[in-house]
Amino acid sequence: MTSESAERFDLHPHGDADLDFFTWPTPNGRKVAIFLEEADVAHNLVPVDTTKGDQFAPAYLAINPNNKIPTIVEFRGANPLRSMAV
Ligand SMILES: N[C@@H](CCC(=O)N[C@@H](CS)C(=O)NCC(=O)O)C(=O)O
Repeated sequence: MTSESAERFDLHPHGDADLDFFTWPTPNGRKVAIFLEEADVAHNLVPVDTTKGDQFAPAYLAINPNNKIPTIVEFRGANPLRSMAV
């Protein structure tokens, strides 16, 4: 069962920045969040609630078929670059 937020995983920028950061406050999520903040990388934070199974939502699996967080998507024109393992 996924949370109601699952439809928010459609592949489009989720804010003003060119980079979407799909994450949840787990150790792997936090360390990348710390890097983005310390490196002053502008990003749109997209919560993926792994306690509710958001990582298994079809729209999220289309972004990261490994059903893991974090995922970074960088939008460059019409061709987003996806970093699944960060
Ligand atoms: N950095 C590795 C590991 C990421 C990872 O293990 N993330 C955990 C949270 S810390 C996760 O998403 N678990 C959810 C699941 O396995 O369903 C990757 O991107 O593949």
